[in-house]
This record gives sequence, C-alpha cells and structure tokens, in this order.
Amino acid sequence: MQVAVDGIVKTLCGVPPLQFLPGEVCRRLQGVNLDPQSLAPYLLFAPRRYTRNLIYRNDLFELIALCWEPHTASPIHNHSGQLCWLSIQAGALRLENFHSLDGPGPGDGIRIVPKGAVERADAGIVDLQQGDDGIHRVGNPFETRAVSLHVYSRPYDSCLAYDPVTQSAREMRLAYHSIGGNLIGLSGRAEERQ
Ligand code: CSS
Ligand code: FE2
Repeated sequence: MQVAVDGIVKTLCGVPPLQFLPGEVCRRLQGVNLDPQSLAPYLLFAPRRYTRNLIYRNDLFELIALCWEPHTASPIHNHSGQLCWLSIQAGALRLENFHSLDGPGPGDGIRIVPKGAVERADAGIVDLQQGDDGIHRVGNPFETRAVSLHVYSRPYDSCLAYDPVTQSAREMRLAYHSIGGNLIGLSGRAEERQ
C-alpha cells in the first residue's frame, strides 16, 4: 500500500492515545510503503553514520526517517522505556537484541550478552522493539543504502548506550540531523540528499 508521508502522519495522529500500543500501531504500519517522492525531503545521508530525520513530533509520538549508508550501525542502546516501531522502507538492516546481566544501568559493571539477531530484515518488515530490557543494535552491514521509518512513543531525547568492552552504560543524547526536511547544523560534515 503506497501512502504519502502526510497520510501516515494523519493515520498515526488518528490513533487515540490509549490505543497507541504495539498491536494497533503495528496494524497501521503493516504494508505501508511510503511514496518515495513524499519521503525524499527527509532522506539525508552522511558518510560513516546513520542520520535521524524528524518528520513529525507531538507529545504522544515522534516519526523519524533513519538513513543508513552501507556499513553503518547504531551503538548498542535502549529506548528509555519507550516503545519503538521500525518499518524498513528501502534496503535491508541487521537487527540484534541484547540482554543485560546486571540490570539496565546506567553505570559501570553492566555486562550485556547477545539475545538473538535477524541477520537480514528487508524492506517491508515492521519490527517492534520491546521486551525486558529492549537493548538492541541496528545496522546496515550490506552494500546498498537503507531507510527505516521509526515511531517512538513517547518521544525521547536521550537513551543509554552500552559498551560491552568497558561494561558500562552511559546516557547518550539523541539529535536530529534534519527537522521537517530542513537540515540542522552538523558543521563540516559532507551531507547529501538522496
Ligand atoms: N533508536 C535509534 C535507532 S535504532 S532503533 C535511534 O533512534 O537513533
Ligand atoms: Fe533503537
């Protein structure tokens, strides 16, 4: 089902707050293939990192397009207790889950262990990130660019990043690279619209 970005924003705004829950939002995202022309303003790629491009935000949810160059990945992180729906719009991603043996953190002495991975989730897949600790890593280890659409409820501006080597969990600020299709200062980095 091809939908314009405005259409999916309207759809999500139409979910009553008490129903903004895994099943209902999955149902609304399932099969959604965003019209590439309406998505294009939000597609901003940068070398060696993924970018976060805000499409819409209110008190209940935020809708973000993430752009993944080949061989980029997120840190291992959580979602600050918020729900996350991820819909792959282009390319493919690797989704890895982790479990903490020492509670969620933050702090030192936090050991995390792998808890399963989807090696290749292709465009069209809707993934719901939740569960005990909701610690995961998303990456594009493939040779083509990927785009994923993320819904977070509620919106959040920081989360914990886990370092398996130092066994620590630290707060990490989350920034947007563009808002409403407008670039926001990332000085000196070569960025490129698709
Ligand atoms: N949660 C990460 C992306 S992987 S789901 C982020 O919002 O940057
Ligand atoms: Fe995430």
